[in-house]
Amino acid sequence: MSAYRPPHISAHEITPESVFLDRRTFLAATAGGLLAAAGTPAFAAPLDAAPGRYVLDEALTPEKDVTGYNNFYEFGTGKGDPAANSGAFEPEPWSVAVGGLVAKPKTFGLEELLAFPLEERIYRMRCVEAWSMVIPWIGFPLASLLDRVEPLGDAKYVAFETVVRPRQMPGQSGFFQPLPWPYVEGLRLDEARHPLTILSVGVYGKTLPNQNGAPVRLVVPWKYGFKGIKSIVRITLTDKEPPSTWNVSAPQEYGFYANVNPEVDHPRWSQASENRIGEGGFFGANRRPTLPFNGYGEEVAGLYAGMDLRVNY
Ligand SMILES: Nc1nc2c(c(=O)[nH]1)N[C@H]1C(S)=C(S)[C@@H](COP(=O)(O)O)O[C@H]1N2
Ligand SMILES: [Mo]
Repeated sequence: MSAYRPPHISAHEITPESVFLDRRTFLAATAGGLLAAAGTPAFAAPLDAAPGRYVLDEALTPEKDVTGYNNFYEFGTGKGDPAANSGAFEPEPWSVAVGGLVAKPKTFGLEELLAFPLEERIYRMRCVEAWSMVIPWIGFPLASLLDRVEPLGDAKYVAFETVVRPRQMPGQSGFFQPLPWPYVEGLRLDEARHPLTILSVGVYGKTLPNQNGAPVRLVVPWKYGFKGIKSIVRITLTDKEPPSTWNVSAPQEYGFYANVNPEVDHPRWSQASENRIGEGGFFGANRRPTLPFNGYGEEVAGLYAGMDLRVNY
């Protein structure tokens, strides 16, 4: 695997996997390691201000599945393609240009992103294809980054864009182009500012492997996985609903909101249940019911008060 790692962090400085397997432990040491790698002090205390909030009473999906069973069409459409085909991708140096309707547009270098206070967040991820995982991300609230650029009063949405690098991303250069590039996504500003919404820079105690969206990707745990745009190079505040790649490609199948909703079936399959990867066959006994808002309804349902989510799917 070609996990990017800041040049002066060596493998032995990474928090042992056993720490991650204790899902009630906050990984101060891990994120501290990343911060140290970025030249800032490591945290001595647990990172999360509200211990217990971002853990789950569900087994973590094995790391080999989190980093081996992926959707990242820039590297191919097969689940193993992103891991197999992303070895030449260079996630460093990297920068993310943040602009649009903001008072202080700014381009953040990777070191600046790693210098935000990092937290571990163990989140469910539910792909629209009806499989799911439980993933220990490392990252920071998107709101922290948005605060730094000071969104203007007329900013209502946030648009995101993935890098375009046909020479390093075989899915962008082959004869068959599965999607229009760049991959783009968007959130309403209040969704983007919600405390559950993070920019992730690591998973399982390591910086993000290329196949998971190195060096920085979005994670919005109450939405279908395709909202979690990878390898972000641009973030733009706007007053109009931004395009979303899957919505543009197949609007009758994928909405802009894409909130996980067991009551709204995909036109070609049911969304009522899901297969938890690593726990057995797709059609086996291990399917579990899909939860409204992927189990995060208590925190996020209020964002959609008055909206008909069967229409605004
Ligand atoms: N740029 C880009 N981002 C993307 C995708 C993609 O093809 N390209 N796939 C999406 C889909 S469909 C899912 S389910 C998640 C998968 O994230 P993971 O491979 O880290 O589990 O990434 C999302 N982000
Ligand atoms: Mo997905």
